[in-house]
Amino acid sequence: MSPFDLDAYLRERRALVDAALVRLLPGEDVPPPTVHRAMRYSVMAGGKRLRPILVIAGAEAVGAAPATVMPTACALELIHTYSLIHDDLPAMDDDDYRRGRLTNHKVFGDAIAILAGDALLTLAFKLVADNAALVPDARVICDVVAEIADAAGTGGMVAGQVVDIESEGKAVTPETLEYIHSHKTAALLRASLSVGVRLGGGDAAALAAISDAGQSLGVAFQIVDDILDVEGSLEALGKTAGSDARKQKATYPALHGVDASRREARRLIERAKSRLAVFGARSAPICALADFVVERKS
Ligand code: GRG
Repeated sequence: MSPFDLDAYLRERRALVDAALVRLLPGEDVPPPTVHRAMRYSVMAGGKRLRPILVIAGAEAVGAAPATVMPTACALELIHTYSLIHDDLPAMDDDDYRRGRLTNHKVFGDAIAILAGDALLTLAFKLVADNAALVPDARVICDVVAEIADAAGTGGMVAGQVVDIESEGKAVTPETLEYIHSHKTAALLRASLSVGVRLGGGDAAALAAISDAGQSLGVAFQIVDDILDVEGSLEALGKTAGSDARKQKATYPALHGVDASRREARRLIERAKSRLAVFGARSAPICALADFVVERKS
């Protein structure tokens, strides 16, 4: 069997996602233009598009086509981008660079950056509703809405962000660090895979396997993100490196060291891949993405 060509897969899926995002975001001239410009500024700044690609890969794992899940794939990218815009604000991480350009509030001001984030989060749920035109089972769409809301809200990303902020400058236990990683980052990555499988028509066994794999992959992703913040650069990352240490953030390398962190990320990725066996050959893209998560340099 020829090895899976991840570069080609990512290139093709990214192009599909980018084209859909251009189409689905309000035009820059639509009133009020400022907020629509701010939304496009951060969404179209690039980024790996990992979450929408995971939605697509989840759907493909159960035999569905990318087009079937595209509105929801874009919704996950909008939620992710909103979280980055708000996380970069002076009241949170106060960062100047993101995705290789000035952060949203540096260009548009704090008020518009907050509103652009709010608007992206709101639009995301409209896109999931719009997915009903492609997957006409109302029960599935309701489950997808609920799962994304849980993963993005105080059952997931917001909860992780709260504990992360409250832990700054404090010695945290491994359990607290695990809580932060699994809520702040893993929840949305896990949900991305899971809603792809849901919309693609996966059964309960498929959902259990993808959720488990997504959780491991999500925590591994954040551990690698922590390592990159120690070892990366502004050029490679598109954001300022070393900021975790400066802000005395709770990170995996700070608690366990870089070598143990890398070993744990690899262990989690192997665990994720073993859970994907139920999807047979159709899991090849997710397995390759899992390897990419630990090998990535940005
Ligand atoms: C609820 C306001 C609010 C914030 C949520 C997600 C988050 C908390 C903050 C963003 C900062 C951060 C380091 C989050 C962890 C997740 C993460 C590593 C985000 C970066 O994701 P990538 O690498 O980014 O996929 P690109 O730009 O490639 O999409």
